[in-house]
Amino acid sequence: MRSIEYIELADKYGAHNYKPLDVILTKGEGVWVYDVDGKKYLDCLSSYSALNQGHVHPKILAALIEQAKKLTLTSRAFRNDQLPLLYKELADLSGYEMSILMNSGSEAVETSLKIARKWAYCVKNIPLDKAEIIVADGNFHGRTITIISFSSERLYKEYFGPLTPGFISVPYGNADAIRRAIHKNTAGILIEPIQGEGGVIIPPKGYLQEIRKICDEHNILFIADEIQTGLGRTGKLFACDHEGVRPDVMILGKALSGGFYPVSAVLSEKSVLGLFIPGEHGSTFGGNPLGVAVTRAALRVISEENLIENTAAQGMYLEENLAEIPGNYIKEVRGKGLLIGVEMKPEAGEARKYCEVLKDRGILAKETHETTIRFAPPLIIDKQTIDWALPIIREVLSTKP
Ligand code: IF1
Repeated sequence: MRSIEYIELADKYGAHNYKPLDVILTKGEGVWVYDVDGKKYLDCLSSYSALNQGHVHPKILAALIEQAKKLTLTSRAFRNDQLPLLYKELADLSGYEMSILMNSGSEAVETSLKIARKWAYCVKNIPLDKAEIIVADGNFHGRTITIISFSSERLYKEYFGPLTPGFISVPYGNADAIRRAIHKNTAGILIEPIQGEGGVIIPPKGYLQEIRKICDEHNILFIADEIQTGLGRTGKLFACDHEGVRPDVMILGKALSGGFYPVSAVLSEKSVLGLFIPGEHGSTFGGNPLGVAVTRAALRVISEENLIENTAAQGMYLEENLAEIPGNYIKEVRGKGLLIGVEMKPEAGEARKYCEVLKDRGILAKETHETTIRFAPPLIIDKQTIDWALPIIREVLSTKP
């Protein structure tokens, strides 16, 4: 089939909840992807940081195949020989006593909200159904009705009411705004250490430390959504590590399973996650042996291939070079590790148009909020590949499409 035929089928039979670039991918390998016409592209999105380990990593693939031949799903009515090992490996990796395995990132965020509310009622003695959670303007935590209830993006919530109460949104990056929003029924603060979809918004230095202090002072749970920023993406294991801050609840997803299988997790101490009683929460696939085996391999790859160190080095190199692009269309380059956003000036026109030209030149990137182009390649990228991409990016971002 030709590209246009794939597009026509999708347009005719699929819901139009996305406006993808018209590139039909059929193969992925490392940092490269290939379309149905055999054209090769550098993936600078990594499926929104779900592919930190690169496309079709052989070690994760091998783990998937080996487990798939043995046992894929048991339900949680029974135990399996993979999950206990992952629990221990996550505890050793993160230092948190406990974890609960879910599937999508949204599910993990919902799980963290549920346990934060239960902690509020059972530990902090907040009156039942009165718990409130502070979130940040410009947040992105997923697409369920509760999560979009506290989104500041009209597009995500306008036609999906009635919305879930119990959330208050404050300006991102402003610790005083958090202090002003706290009251006796505040249970927790849910925050992205860096706002990905918000446009790679990096908060002022010390913001996370301030949140830690506020939570300690007011006995509030610090809930960090590291679904996009975690597992090496910013050049540390967790983005919170840049400020030496340890949230009470850590939410992971995406690269947790190396892009092979939806797996997410909530990590915390026993004083929080230990509050779940049998039957209170769960899911059909959460903690299944196939997803767990894939996750164990995906985590091994991050440490065995020193992806965190590589991210710090390559991220600095890429960001420095992007920041030096001449011409008057770039407003700002923001980044941490290999999570980089290039914000275009209003007069440059829509960021989408630059993404379309980049695609024609063999680089796949995605705009966010009309003005910012995100560059987030897999963490396995090397300097040679960055040197191949830079002249193309430099030329495209200096020329109005
Ligand atoms: C889409 C955005 C990114 C996330 C953070 C939770 C979730 C996500 C920080 C939910 C998911 C994905 C969702 C996907 C596109 C992408 C995205 F553009 F939507 F906003 F990355 F920025 N917390 N982000 O980034 O995890 O349930 O999707 O597994 O919905 O279009 P999920």
